[in-house]
Amino acid sequence: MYGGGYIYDPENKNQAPIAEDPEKLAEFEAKIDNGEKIEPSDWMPYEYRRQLIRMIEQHAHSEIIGALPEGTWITRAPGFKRKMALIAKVQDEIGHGQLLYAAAETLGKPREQMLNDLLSGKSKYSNVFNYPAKTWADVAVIGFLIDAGAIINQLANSKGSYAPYGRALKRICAEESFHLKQGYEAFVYLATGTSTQRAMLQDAVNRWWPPIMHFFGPSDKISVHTEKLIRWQVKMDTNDNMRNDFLEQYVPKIWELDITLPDPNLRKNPETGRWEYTEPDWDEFFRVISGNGPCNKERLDVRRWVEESGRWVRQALFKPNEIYKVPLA
Ligand code: BYC
Repeated sequence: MYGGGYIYDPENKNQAPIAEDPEKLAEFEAKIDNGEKIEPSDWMPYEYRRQLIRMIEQHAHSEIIGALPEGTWITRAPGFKRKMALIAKVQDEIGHGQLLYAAAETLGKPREQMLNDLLSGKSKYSNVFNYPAKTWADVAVIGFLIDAGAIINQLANSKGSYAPYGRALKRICAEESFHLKQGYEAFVYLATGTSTQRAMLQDAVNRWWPPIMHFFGPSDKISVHTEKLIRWQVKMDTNDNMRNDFLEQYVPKIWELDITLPDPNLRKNPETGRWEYTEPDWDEFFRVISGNGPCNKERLDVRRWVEESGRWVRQALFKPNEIYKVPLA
């Protein structure tokens, strides 16, 4: 039983919206309009809880799955210093996952269920981690540009209405800013290196650009959740505005290194002050986030192996009836 006296049923995604008590709803919305924060024990509408679980859970999954493409480069990182930095970064990402799962748990969904939903494909994770990291330059691009995109989103949303998510995001952003610095340093190193290093970086940028444009979510015209989430201050800006902020801050940094971007229409409109670009391929985006990207299967197979091979640890820590069952492939 949770705030408002409703039985929370996270399994039932299609449950008809509950008719909320209009007085309580108005009080809740006034609180949000006043900039007050919502704590787990406060009353909240069912839909607010459901949306937060969806978003925080997806974010947590993105962190632990996001550790995989870079993780494969730990053994091959060029030099001891880069290897140490990458180990620390990958470890941080897993830590971010822990913080976020804990924040989602405050809303009533058990972590075991979240992990089972990830493995069964029921719950999504960020599109970008369904692409392979083919060369060392991919690690530089992820560390620089994907972490930069993540910071834009997370800094904004850390001021959002749900206090446990905001607190987790503040801690995550502090660490992400180190990741961004190491990614940028690796990026600049390759961009100012030999012609082979520059070509490797250019190839990585060309391959990652479309997924990075997708990263901020579908265009505002087709985004389903934005309006409601902005009203409740869960999302603090729209997908297109976040994408625009990213372009504003990072395209000049890429261009000043004489690295090109694979979009002939990319430019800042001097009259509107906004960036223009070729509309990303949203069919490709929806294909990838629905489990049909180049690495979806590989990513979930690794997670499944991790869950299976760590079962003995959980058995040692918990009572037998507390062990959760991970669905096998
Ligand atoms: N990937 O109505 P919309 C990291 C889905 S990890 C996959 O606009 P919303 C890092 C969306 O869920 C940081 N799916 O959605 C880690 C919805 O589907 P459902 C990752 C996406 O929620 C390791 C549908 O599309 N950051 O930085 O209003 C190493 C319609 O979209 C994506 C976060 O998770 C996507 N990119 O807005 C390095 C931030 N975009 O659920 C780095 C938290 C959309 O209805 N999340 N979808 O089936 C958010 O801020 C928001 O969820 C989004 C999307 C802005 C991403």
